Amino acid sequence: MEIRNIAIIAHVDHGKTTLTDAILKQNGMAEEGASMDSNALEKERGITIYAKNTSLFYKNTKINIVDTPGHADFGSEVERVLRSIDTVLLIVDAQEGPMPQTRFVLKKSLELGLKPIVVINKIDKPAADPEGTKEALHELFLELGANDDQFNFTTVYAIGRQGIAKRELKDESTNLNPLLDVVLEQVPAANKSAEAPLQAQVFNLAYDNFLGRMGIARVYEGTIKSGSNVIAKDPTGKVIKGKISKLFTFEGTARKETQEAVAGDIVMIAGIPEIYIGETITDKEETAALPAIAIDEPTISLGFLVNDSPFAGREGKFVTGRQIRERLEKELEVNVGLKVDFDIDPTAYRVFGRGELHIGILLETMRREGFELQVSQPEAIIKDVNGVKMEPFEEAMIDAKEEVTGAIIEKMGRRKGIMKDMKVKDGNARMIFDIPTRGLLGYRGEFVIDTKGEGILSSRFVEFREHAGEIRKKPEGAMISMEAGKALAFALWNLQERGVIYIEPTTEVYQGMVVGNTTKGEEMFVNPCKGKQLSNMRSSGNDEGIYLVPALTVTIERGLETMNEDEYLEITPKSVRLRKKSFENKKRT
Ligand SMILES: Nc1nc2c(ncn2[C@@H]2O[C@H](COP(=O)(O)OP(=O)(O)OP(=O)(O)O)[C@@H](O)[C@H]2O)c(=O)[nH]1
Ligand SMILES: [Mg+2]
Repeated sequence: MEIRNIAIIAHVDHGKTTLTDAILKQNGMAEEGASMDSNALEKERGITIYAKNTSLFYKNTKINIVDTPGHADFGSEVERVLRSIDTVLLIVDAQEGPMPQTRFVLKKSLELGLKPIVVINKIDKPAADPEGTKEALHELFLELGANDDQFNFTTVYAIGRQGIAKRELKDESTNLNPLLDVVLEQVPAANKSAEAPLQAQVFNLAYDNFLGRMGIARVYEGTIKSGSNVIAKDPTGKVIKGKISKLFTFEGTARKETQEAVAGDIVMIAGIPEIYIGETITDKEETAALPAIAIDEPTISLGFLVNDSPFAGREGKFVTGRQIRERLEKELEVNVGLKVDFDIDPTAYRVFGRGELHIGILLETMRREGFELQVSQPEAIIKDVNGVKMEPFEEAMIDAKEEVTGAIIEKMGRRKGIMKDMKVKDGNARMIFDIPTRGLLGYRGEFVIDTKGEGILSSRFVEFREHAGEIRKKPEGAMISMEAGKALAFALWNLQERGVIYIEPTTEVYQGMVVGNTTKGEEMFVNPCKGKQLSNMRSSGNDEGIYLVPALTVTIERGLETMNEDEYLEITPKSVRLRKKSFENKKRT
């Protein structure tokens, strides 16, 4: 059977997974309600965290699809996936148009010589502008140096959510077949000689509690067989021998065990515990290793520590340094882009990652498994390259109302952001900045306030550049509890005039816990447990007068984003709390 291999790529939320799910459902590969976003956290957040493989059969052809994550923190995973497929479906929201991650994934695809099929999606949105989006894409292709063939891309219009695609806007359509027909027309068949010596390359990793680490690989030549002895060769020539204990292909939302797979197909291999990205799997010593697959460097780091807050050990099942270490070691098996230094610091493990979401997902997963720990403020990684101090830089794209651009430009400037471009249309501005990761850390909270929640800020790592010099940031204000006990509505009601409250009434607090932010950005010692004085009863009316603004609860990501250097974020299966590292020191200053 013929095989075609494609990846679905886009900016976050442009509809990749919805479209993939609809394709599977229409072709009888998935039940109603089943989704490629199968992980619990993915379902809850409605985002894709891990790239996933699937396949379907259409007109006697097997189409392998990789659904990729759109969030910038996972960009390097997309880059790896691009090495294993032959064509990309570039999905673009017809209302938003091309966004930063559209640009990034398109650039990578063009550089690899791939010819994208463009899918202008969500054309049902009220403000959808399919024609304008297509024009903007043509500009983007030009700007990114597309060759003639790439520039003359085929466009398909879609409403992924309704499972509809069409070649021309005026066409009638009730299904996604027009899109799949374009795939059959444009994507070259992946099949090659099934008799040649085996050559497969690992482009992703997976983990299974019973089978251990597994490699996801594309078979380029020959036939891969379950139970066979193979060699895994890395691009430097290092060789490991192993035996394939189990072999899977992907069908619908599940993996399917198989005895063999031929050139062109995508498989998952168990049985080689040291298997790693970029390795070539072969059955003959003399078969050449395929070119390396780059793995991006981490950009931020933070400390993972044993929790030592006054509430330590109350809510977690796994709380010791050894347990946290073992969990991190297990994570390193599959979490590409994550690094851990267990020895740098006697009190903490230093964890290096690709961004706050990357680290946030790990912490969220750990707390769900019963872990309890505390982490320090994330910092951008500063490197020394031949005596030059270097730091990560990001490209930030901001959409906001024209009248708030002044405030944004000023704040980005203070954080060493340099504006590269600004376009204004109908009172809406789109600005693009280059900014050190260090400058951007902690800015998102302020941005929400400055744009009254109406702005969109998305950023992605570009490269390490020369250090931009000192950045002075105003620390985040804090209401620090000076009492231990249960928070009372009356006290919070009084405090909410001074800032934003992080906790609900009846939350248990301790001395040194940060229970809110302050409007003016200062530090304030407060008593969130203070009840109403009896003598005040009559003069200040009764409890009916208390109206509490809903608390802005501390989530892991918001905490990582806004925490100060002298704070820890305490994470347990039940709670996320912000606290001062040392209450005693605080009190003295
Ligand atoms: N109006 C409209 N909304 C859509 C359409 N397709 C998807 N959506 C919505 O867009 C949101 C994001 O959809 P997803 O499919 O999760 O987007 P994604 O590109 O996979 O997102 P990430 O994987 O997180 O990058 C969901 O709320 C969908 O319901 C569409 O055709 N029209
Ligand atoms: Mg998705």
